[in-house]
Amino acid sequence: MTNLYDALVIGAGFSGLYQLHRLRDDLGLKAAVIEKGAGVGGTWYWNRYPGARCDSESQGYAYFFSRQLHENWQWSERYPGHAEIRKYLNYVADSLNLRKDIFFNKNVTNCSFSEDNKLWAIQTENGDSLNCKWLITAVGCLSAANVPNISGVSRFEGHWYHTGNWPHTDVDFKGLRVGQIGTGSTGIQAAPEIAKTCEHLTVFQRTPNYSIPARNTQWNKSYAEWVRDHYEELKSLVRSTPNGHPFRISNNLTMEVSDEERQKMFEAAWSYGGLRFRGVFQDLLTSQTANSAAADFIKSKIRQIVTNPKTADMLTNIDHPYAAKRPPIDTNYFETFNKDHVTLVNLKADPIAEITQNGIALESGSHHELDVIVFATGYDAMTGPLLNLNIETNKASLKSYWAEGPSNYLGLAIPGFPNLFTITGPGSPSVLSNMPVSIEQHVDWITNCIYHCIETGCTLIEAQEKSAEIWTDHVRETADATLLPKVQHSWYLGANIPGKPRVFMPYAGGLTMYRKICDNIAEEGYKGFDLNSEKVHSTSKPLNFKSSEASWLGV
Ligand code: N01
Repeated sequence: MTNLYDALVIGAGFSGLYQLHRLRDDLGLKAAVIEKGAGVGGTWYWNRYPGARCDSESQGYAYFFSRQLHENWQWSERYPGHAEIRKYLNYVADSLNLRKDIFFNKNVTNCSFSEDNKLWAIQTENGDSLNCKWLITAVGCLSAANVPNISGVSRFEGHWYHTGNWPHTDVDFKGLRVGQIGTGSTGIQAAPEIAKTCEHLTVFQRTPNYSIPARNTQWNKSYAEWVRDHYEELKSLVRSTPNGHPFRISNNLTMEVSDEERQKMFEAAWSYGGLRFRGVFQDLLTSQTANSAAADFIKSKIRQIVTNPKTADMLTNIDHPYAAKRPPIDTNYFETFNKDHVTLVNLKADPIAEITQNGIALESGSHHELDVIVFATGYDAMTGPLLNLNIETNKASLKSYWAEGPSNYLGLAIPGFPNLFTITGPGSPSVLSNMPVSIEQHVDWITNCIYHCIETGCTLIEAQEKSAEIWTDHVRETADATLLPKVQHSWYLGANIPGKPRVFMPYAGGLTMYRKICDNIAEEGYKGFDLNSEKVHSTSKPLNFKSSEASWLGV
């Protein structure tokens, strides 16, 4: 490895691939990607569990920066499966000749900025050391798997897997008794698939969840052609919706239509399926009354599907507003509990005591014998992947700077850490939006910012402390205007990781508002940043955001 670069990017998923292309091919920089896995894909390189599929619809789950890439690719289903997403990202990497500038199998263990030479030094687990002027993290929001610290796991004599770190060979459940812990978006996708082949499936549920049928289908030829031929239309649609998805949010308010009309609209959205259900009314996440109407509708649907009343009770005893935790979509999740070989265990009533040699013991003393345990237990989201990089300068470490929770400017830059950009960092719309659309916006903004620095002779750019304070307050206020922070046990707040500070992390003001704010800041000479430039010296005051300017919630 040659070790001095203009720019290094960590991670070869959607973000890292596009960032490499922009820096190398548009700015002409000497740039490279460092990737932990053996191939491209990022989060999708690791997520290969049964049923792993994106909840965003395929026609919007792609890059839109290149008409050619768009026209030469065709998805096969309404929602892309994990293998097809990897195929897509390999297609992009090959089309843009990116692979030659990606270092695979290199796990970054430390990133330190030296005040002396104004360079970042990147260390990898296998002893490589690289230096760069600009460092961009493209490590994803949901890439640090959370295996809960349940006593006894090391004693378990069967196999256990975390969904986010799934083996690259098929896992055969035939004839096996499988226990699945977790009923978030992942668990809801995995359970029906595991149940297809295993001898017995026990789902250990701590918090029941809402879910809307995905209604996945194969694309037919005419739809595929329509998508191919409507590049501009799709591009402008995903870039103008507050959540980056390829559909508009209704202007209707839930309680302003008659009861009959409301029921009809929920029914239609349920039949259509997918994340669009959230867009059937504008106020589902800002009005408790509106939300309760949606929640009651979904619970009634679950009761219609699940035949055993006790199981239906367990599945509908939901303690949070609809979509205040990330709302899953499913293929036959609730139907799975009608199968004789599937059991639901309510951990709220009877928590896990320990994992034994051959199963899971509950506090009541009951014991479930298992051959396999699947942890669908989520991630140390948003901050975890960044903190794992051990980012530091001569003066501070990111771990200490974020000890009370993440604070940054626009989710993109952190005071005290110059020339560092975080794609889809905490404080950005990211996980509340359709990721590739958010990622393109971030990568374009970062690329323009680096270009601006090069053009103006700026050698160091750093977010001001005051800007980060204002942005972090704005992120909190925007979330507080919604029902999202009402769920105390959500990963949006970091509540799933013991000891993690409880701070609502994603930006809930919507992607369109966020894009406008970022554009304004750039147009005003990167307001809120300190630029150490030979030609320009800018320490202008940051914008003063008001929550009311960004009150729409896009998820
Ligand atoms: O993780 P989660 P996930 N004992 O944290 C339970 C994205 N995603 O992997 O709710 C028992 O949501 C936990 O219980 P509780 C999407 O953004 C995207 O499912 O904390 N149970 C919960 O049920 C999603 O939100 C797609 O009480 C324990 C589950 O494990 C994010 O990934 C597809 C436990 C964890 O749910 C994460 O989803 C799939 C314990 N000790 C996922 N610890 C796409 O479409 C945790 N749990 C792109």
